[in-house]
Amino acid sequence: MMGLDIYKKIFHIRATETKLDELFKKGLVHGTAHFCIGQEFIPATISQYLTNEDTVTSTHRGHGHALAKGLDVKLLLAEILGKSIGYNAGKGGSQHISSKDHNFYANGITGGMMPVANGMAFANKYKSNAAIVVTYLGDGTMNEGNALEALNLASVLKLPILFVCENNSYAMSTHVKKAVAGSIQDRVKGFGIAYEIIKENDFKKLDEVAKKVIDEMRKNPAPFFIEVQTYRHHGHSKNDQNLYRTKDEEKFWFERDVLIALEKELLESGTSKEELESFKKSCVEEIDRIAEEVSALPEENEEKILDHVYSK
Ligand SMILES: Cc1ncc(C[n+]2csc(CCOP(=O)(O)OP(=O)(O)O)c2C)c(N)n1
Ligand SMILES: [Mg+2]
Repeated sequence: MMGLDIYKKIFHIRATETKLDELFKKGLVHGTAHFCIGQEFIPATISQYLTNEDTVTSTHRGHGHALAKGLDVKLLLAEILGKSIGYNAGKGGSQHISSKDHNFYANGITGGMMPVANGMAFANKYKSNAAIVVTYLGDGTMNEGNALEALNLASVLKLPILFVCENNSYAMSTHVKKAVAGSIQDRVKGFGIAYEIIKENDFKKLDEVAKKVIDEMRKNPAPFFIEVQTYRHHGHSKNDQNLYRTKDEEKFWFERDVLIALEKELLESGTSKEELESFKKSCVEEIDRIAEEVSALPEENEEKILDHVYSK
Protein backbone atom coordinates (compact mmCIF):
# COMPACT_ATOMS: atom_id res chain seq x y z
CA MET A 1 0.00 0.00 0.00
CA MET A 2 1.50 3.29 -1.03
CA GLY A 3 0.85 6.35 1.10
CA LEU A 4 2.09 8.44 3.98
CA ASP A 5 3.64 5.50 5.85
CA ILE A 6 5.83 4.44 2.98
CA TYR A 7 6.77 8.05 2.26
CA LYS A 8 7.88 8.43 5.87
CA LYS A 9 9.93 5.24 5.73
CA ILE A 10 11.72 6.34 2.54
CA PHE A 11 12.36 9.81 3.96
CA HIS A 12 13.73 8.32 7.18
CA ILE A 13 16.20 6.07 5.31
CA ARG A 14 17.31 9.00 3.13
CA ALA A 15 17.72 11.31 6.10
CA THR A 16 19.80 8.67 7.90
CA GLU A 17 22.19 8.26 4.98
CA THR A 18 22.34 12.01 4.41
CA LYS A 19 23.43 12.36 8.03
CA LEU A 20 25.99 9.60 7.58
CA ASP A 21 27.40 11.46 4.59
CA GLU A 22 27.84 14.49 6.82
CA LEU A 23 29.56 12.38 9.51
CA PHE A 24 31.92 10.95 6.88
CA LYS A 25 32.84 14.44 5.72
CA LYS A 26 33.69 15.33 9.30
CA GLY A 27 36.00 12.30 9.43
CA LEU A 28 33.91 10.54 12.07
CA VAL A 29 33.39 7.29 10.13
CA HIS A 30 36.16 4.87 9.22
CA GLY A 31 36.21 2.73 6.09
CA THR A 32 33.62 3.25 3.39
CA ALA A 33 29.87 3.02 2.92
CA HIS A 34 27.50 2.44 0.03
CA PHE A 35 24.39 4.61 0.03
CA CYS A 36 21.01 3.47 -1.23
CA ILE A 37 19.61 6.98 -1.72
CA GLY A 38 17.28 6.74 -4.74
CA GLN A 39 16.63 3.03 -4.16
CA GLU A 40 15.02 3.21 -0.68
CA PHE A 41 11.50 2.53 -1.97
CA ILE A 42 12.48 -1.07 -2.76
CA PRO A 43 13.05 -2.37 0.79
CA ALA A 44 10.42 0.05 2.14
CA THR A 45 7.85 -1.55 -0.17
CA ILE A 46 8.92 -5.17 0.23
CA SER A 47 9.16 -5.01 4.03
CA GLN A 48 5.52 -3.93 4.32
CA TYR A 49 4.60 -7.52 3.53
CA LEU A 50 7.13 -9.20 5.82
CA THR A 51 6.78 -10.34 9.42
CA ASN A 52 9.55 -10.47 11.98
CA GLU A 53 9.82 -14.23 11.34
CA ASP A 54 10.71 -13.64 7.70
CA THR A 55 14.41 -13.30 7.04
CA VAL A 56 16.11 -10.63 4.96
CA THR A 57 19.65 -11.04 3.70
CA SER A 58 21.41 -7.95 2.54
CA THR A 59 24.47 -6.64 0.80
CA HIS A 60 27.16 -3.98 0.95
CA ARG A 61 24.35 -1.47 0.18
CA GLY A 62 22.26 -2.52 3.14
CA HIS A 63 21.32 0.42 5.40
CA GLY A 64 17.90 0.78 3.78
CA HIS A 65 17.26 -2.96 3.88
CA ALA A 66 18.05 -2.92 7.60
CA LEU A 67 15.93 0.09 8.54
CA ALA A 68 13.01 -1.22 6.49
CA LYS A 69 13.22 -4.56 8.33
CA GLY A 70 12.80 -2.68 11.58
CA LEU A 71 16.34 -2.29 12.88
CA ASP A 72 16.82 0.68 15.15
CA VAL A 73 18.53 3.72 13.67
CA LYS A 74 20.59 4.45 16.81
CA LEU A 75 22.09 0.95 16.99
CA LEU A 76 22.63 0.99 13.22
CA LEU A 77 24.51 4.30 13.31
CA ALA A 78 26.47 3.08 16.32
CA GLU A 79 27.51 -0.01 14.37
CA ILE A 80 28.64 2.06 11.41
CA LEU A 81 30.57 4.41 13.68
CA GLY A 82 32.32 1.46 15.33
CA LYS A 83 30.76 1.91 18.78
CA SER A 84 30.32 -1.05 21.09
CA ILE A 85 26.53 -0.57 21.52
CA GLY A 86 26.13 -1.18 17.77
CA TYR A 87 24.33 -4.25 16.46
CA ASN A 88 27.58 -6.16 16.12
CA ALA A 89 29.62 -4.43 18.80
CA GLY A 90 30.86 -1.96 16.19
CA LYS A 91 32.97 -4.66 14.56
CA GLY A 92 30.84 -5.34 11.49
CA GLY A 93 30.52 -1.76 10.29
CA SER A 94 28.43 -0.55 7.39
CA GLN A 95 28.57 -3.73 5.32
CA HIS A 96 28.21 -6.39 7.99
CA ILE A 97 25.17 -5.56 10.04
CA SER A 98 23.11 -8.36 11.45
CA SER A 99 20.42 -8.70 14.06
CA LYS A 100 19.16 -12.14 15.01
CA ASP A 101 16.15 -10.54 16.71
CA HIS A 102 15.10 -9.08 13.37
CA ASN A 103 16.16 -12.04 11.23
CA PHE A 104 18.38 -9.68 9.29
CA TYR A 105 21.85 -10.56 7.97
CA ALA A 106 24.08 -8.49 5.69
CA ASN A 107 27.42 -9.31 4.14
CA GLY A 108 29.72 -7.30 1.89
CA ILE A 109 30.80 -10.27 -0.23
CA THR A 110 28.97 -9.77 -3.50
CA GLY A 111 26.40 -12.57 -3.74
CA GLY A 112 27.80 -14.06 -0.54
CA MET A 113 24.49 -14.27 1.27
CA MET A 114 22.50 -15.90 -1.52
CA PRO A 115 23.48 -19.53 -0.78
CA VAL A 116 23.06 -18.80 2.94
CA ALA A 117 19.60 -17.40 2.23
CA ASN A 118 18.74 -20.63 0.44
CA GLY A 119 19.68 -22.53 3.58
CA MET A 120 17.41 -20.34 5.67
CA ALA A 121 14.57 -20.78 3.18
CA PHE A 122 15.12 -24.53 3.24
CA ALA A 123 14.77 -24.48 7.05
CA ASN A 124 11.47 -22.60 6.77
CA LYS A 125 10.15 -25.07 4.23
CA TYR A 126 11.29 -28.03 6.32
CA LYS A 127 9.46 -26.62 9.35
CA SER A 128 6.38 -25.67 7.26
CA ASN A 129 6.24 -22.37 9.14
CA ALA A 130 5.10 -20.15 6.21
CA ALA A 131 8.05 -17.81 6.77
CA ILE A 132 9.95 -16.66 3.71
CA VAL A 133 13.37 -15.25 2.92
CA VAL A 134 14.06 -12.12 0.90
CA THR A 135 17.56 -11.85 -0.48
CA TYR A 136 18.74 -8.61 -2.08
CA LEU A 137 21.31 -8.51 -4.84
CA GLY A 138 22.57 -6.09 -7.49
CA ASP A 139 22.84 -6.34 -11.27
CA GLY A 140 26.60 -6.96 -11.07
CA THR A 141 26.00 -9.79 -8.62
CA MET A 142 24.34 -11.73 -11.44
CA ASN A 143 27.87 -12.56 -12.65
CA GLU A 144 28.94 -14.24 -9.42
CA GLY A 145 29.12 -18.02 -9.35
CA ASN A 146 27.49 -17.93 -5.92
CA ALA A 147 24.47 -16.14 -7.34
CA LEU A 148 23.96 -18.52 -10.24
CA GLU A 149 24.43 -21.59 -8.08
CA ALA A 150 21.96 -20.22 -5.56
CA LEU A 151 19.34 -19.58 -8.23
CA ASN A 152 19.75 -23.12 -9.47
CA LEU A 153 19.37 -24.72 -6.05
CA ALA A 154 16.44 -22.49 -5.04
CA SER A 155 14.59 -23.73 -8.11
CA VAL A 156 15.54 -27.39 -7.75
CA LEU A 157 14.44 -27.40 -4.09
CA LYS A 158 11.42 -25.11 -4.65
CA LEU A 159 12.43 -22.83 -1.80
CA PRO A 160 10.29 -19.99 -0.40
CA ILE A 161 12.78 -17.30 -1.36
CA LEU A 162 12.28 -13.95 -3.03
CA PHE A 163 15.28 -12.68 -4.96
CA VAL A 164 15.14 -8.90 -5.30
CA CYS A 165 17.62 -7.61 -7.84
CA GLU A 166 18.19 -3.89 -7.50
CA ASN A 167 19.33 -3.17 -11.04
CA ASN A 168 20.84 0.30 -10.82
CA SER A 169 22.65 -0.26 -14.15
CA TYR A 170 26.12 -0.23 -12.59
CA ALA A 171 28.48 -2.52 -10.74
CA MET A 172 30.92 0.03 -9.39
CA SER A 173 31.69 1.99 -12.60
CA THR A 174 30.84 -0.77 -15.09
CA HIS A 175 27.54 -0.51 -16.94
CA VAL A 176 25.39 -3.62 -16.85
CA LYS A 177 25.41 -3.77 -20.67
CA LYS A 178 29.19 -4.15 -20.63
CA ALA A 179 29.15 -6.83 -17.96
CA VAL A 180 26.10 -9.07 -18.14
CA ALA A 181 25.86 -11.22 -21.28
CA GLY A 182 22.35 -12.02 -22.48
CA SER A 183 19.86 -10.67 -19.97
CA ILE A 184 19.08 -11.05 -16.30
CA GLN A 185 15.57 -12.11 -17.25
CA ASP A 186 16.74 -14.87 -19.59
CA ARG A 187 19.18 -16.16 -17.02
CA VAL A 188 16.52 -16.33 -14.30
CA LYS A 189 14.00 -17.95 -16.60
CA GLY A 190 16.68 -20.43 -17.64
CA PHE A 191 16.61 -21.72 -14.08
CA GLY A 192 12.83 -22.14 -14.25
CA ILE A 193 12.23 -19.32 -11.74
CA ALA A 194 9.18 -17.05 -12.06
CA TYR A 195 10.26 -13.49 -12.84
CA GLU A 196 8.79 -10.00 -12.94
CA ILE A 197 10.40 -6.76 -14.04
CA ILE A 198 9.70 -3.37 -12.48
CA LYS A 199 10.74 -0.63 -14.86
CA GLU A 200 12.08 2.84 -14.05
CA ASN A 201 11.28 3.04 -10.32
CA ASP A 202 7.64 2.03 -10.89
CA PHE A 203 6.86 1.91 -7.18
CA LYS A 204 3.19 1.13 -7.67
CA LYS A 205 3.89 -1.94 -9.72
CA LEU A 206 6.50 -3.11 -7.21
CA ASP A 207 3.89 -2.78 -4.47
CA GLU A 208 1.34 -4.87 -6.40
CA VAL A 209 3.85 -7.54 -7.36
CA ALA A 210 5.44 -7.80 -3.90
CA LYS A 211 2.11 -8.22 -2.15
CA LYS A 212 0.89 -10.88 -4.57
CA VAL A 213 4.14 -12.83 -4.75
CA ILE A 214 4.76 -12.89 -0.99
CA ASP A 215 1.16 -14.00 -0.23
CA GLU A 216 1.45 -16.79 -2.76
CA MET A 217 4.92 -17.89 -1.61
CA ARG A 218 3.67 -18.44 1.94
CA LYS A 219 1.00 -20.84 0.61
CA ASN A 220 2.99 -22.55 -2.10
CA PRO A 221 6.74 -22.42 -1.50
CA ALA A 222 8.66 -21.60 -4.68
CA PRO A 223 11.31 -19.04 -5.57
CA PHE A 224 10.45 -15.77 -7.28
CA PHE A 225 12.74 -13.15 -8.79
CA ILE A 226 11.89 -9.46 -9.03
CA GLU A 227 14.21 -7.24 -11.06
CA VAL A 228 13.76 -3.58 -10.19
CA GLN A 229 15.24 -1.02 -12.55
CA THR A 230 16.39 1.81 -10.34
CA TYR A 231 19.25 4.28 -9.78
CA ARG A 232 21.55 5.26 -6.98
CA HIS A 233 21.85 9.01 -6.55
CA HIS A 234 25.31 8.88 -4.98
CA GLY A 235 28.49 7.23 -6.21
CA HIS A 236 29.12 3.52 -5.74
CA SER A 237 30.84 4.16 -2.41
CA LYS A 238 32.29 7.08 -0.56
CA ASN A 239 35.29 7.65 -2.83
CA ASP A 240 33.37 7.54 -6.12
CA GLN A 241 32.48 10.78 -7.87
CA ASN A 242 30.27 9.22 -10.56
CA LEU A 243 32.53 10.36 -13.39
CA TYR A 244 31.30 7.55 -15.67
CA ARG A 245 27.63 8.66 -15.73
CA THR A 246 26.19 11.29 -18.05
CA LYS A 247 24.28 14.31 -16.79
CA ASP A 248 21.37 13.35 -19.08
CA GLU A 249 21.18 9.89 -17.53
CA GLU A 250 21.24 11.35 -14.03
CA LYS A 251 18.55 13.88 -14.93
CA PHE A 252 16.32 11.12 -16.33
CA TRP A 253 16.48 9.20 -13.08
CA PHE A 254 16.47 12.10 -10.64
CA GLU A 255 13.17 13.15 -12.24
CA ARG A 256 11.85 9.71 -11.40
CA ASP A 257 12.78 9.93 -7.73
CA VAL A 258 10.09 8.02 -5.82
CA LEU A 259 10.26 10.38 -2.85
CA ILE A 260 9.34 13.35 -5.05
CA ALA A 261 6.61 11.39 -6.87
CA LEU A 262 5.06 10.22 -3.60
CA GLU A 263 5.17 13.69 -2.08
CA LYS A 264 3.36 15.10 -5.10
CA GLU A 265 0.71 12.39 -4.88
CA LEU A 266 0.21 12.91 -1.16
CA LEU A 267 -0.26 16.64 -1.61
CA GLU A 268 -2.72 16.08 -4.45
CA SER A 269 -4.73 13.60 -2.42
CA GLY A 270 -5.24 15.88 0.54
CA THR A 271 -2.23 15.55 2.87
CA SER A 272 -1.33 19.09 3.90
CA LYS A 273 2.03 20.66 3.16
CA GLU A 274 2.29 21.58 6.86
CA GLU A 275 1.93 17.94 7.92
CA LEU A 276 4.68 16.83 5.53
CA GLU A 277 7.01 19.66 6.47
CA SER A 278 6.52 19.06 10.16
CA PHE A 279 7.20 15.33 9.75
CA LYS A 280 10.38 16.04 7.75
CA LYS A 281 11.63 18.53 10.34
CA SER A 282 11.06 16.22 13.28
CA CYS A 283 12.59 13.25 11.43
CA VAL A 284 15.77 15.18 10.61
CA GLU A 285 15.98 16.62 14.14
CA GLU A 286 15.61 13.18 15.69
CA ILE A 287 18.38 11.74 13.49
CA ASP A 288 20.61 14.74 14.29
CA ARG A 289 20.06 14.15 17.99
CA ILE A 290 20.79 10.40 17.71
CA ALA A 291 23.89 11.00 15.58
CA GLU A 292 25.23 13.47 18.11
CA GLU A 293 24.59 11.05 20.97
CA VAL A 294 26.24 8.14 19.14
CA SER A 295 29.23 10.20 17.96
CA ALA A 296 29.95 11.18 21.54
CA LEU A 297 30.23 7.56 22.71
CA PRO A 298 33.77 6.39 23.48
CA GLU A 299 35.76 4.30 21.04
CA GLU A 300 35.98 0.56 21.78
CA ASN A 301 38.69 -0.04 24.35
CA GLU A 302 41.76 -2.03 23.40
CA GLU A 303 41.15 -4.91 25.82
CA LYS A 304 37.85 -5.76 24.15
CA ILE A 305 39.05 -5.48 20.61
CA LEU A 306 39.74 -9.22 20.32
CA ASP A 307 36.39 -10.29 21.80
CA HIS A 308 34.33 -12.15 19.17
CA VAL A 309 37.48 -13.18 17.34
CA TYR A 310 37.40 -16.95 17.14
CA SER A 311 40.99 -17.64 16.21
CA LYS A 312 43.40 -15.72 18.42
C1 LIG B 1 33.19 -11.36 -4.11
C2 LIG B 1 33.36 -9.87 -4.23
N1 LIG B 1 33.95 -9.36 -5.33
C3 LIG B 1 34.09 -8.02 -5.46
C4 LIG B 1 33.66 -7.17 -4.45
C5 LIG B 1 33.83 -5.66 -4.59
N2 LIG B 1 32.51 -5.08 -4.91
C6 LIG B 1 31.77 -4.50 -3.94
S1 LIG B 1 30.31 -3.97 -4.56
C7 LIG B 1 30.69 -4.46 -6.11
C8 LIG B 1 29.74 -4.21 -7.25
C9 LIG B 1 28.38 -4.74 -6.99
O1 LIG B 1 27.54 -4.34 -8.01
P1 LIG B 1 26.01 -4.66 -7.95
O2 LIG B 1 25.81 -6.11 -7.69
O3 LIG B 1 25.40 -4.14 -9.20
O4 LIG B 1 25.49 -3.87 -6.68
P2 LIG B 1 25.40 -2.28 -6.45
O5 LIG B 1 26.70 -1.85 -5.88
O6 LIG B 1 25.12 -1.64 -7.74
O7 LIG B 1 24.29 -2.10 -5.47
C10 LIG B 1 31.93 -5.06 -6.15
C11 LIG B 1 32.55 -5.62 -7.36
C12 LIG B 1 33.07 -7.75 -3.32
N3 LIG B 1 32.59 -7.00 -2.33
N4 LIG B 1 32.91 -9.10 -3.24
MG1 LIG C 1 24.37 -2.37 -9.50
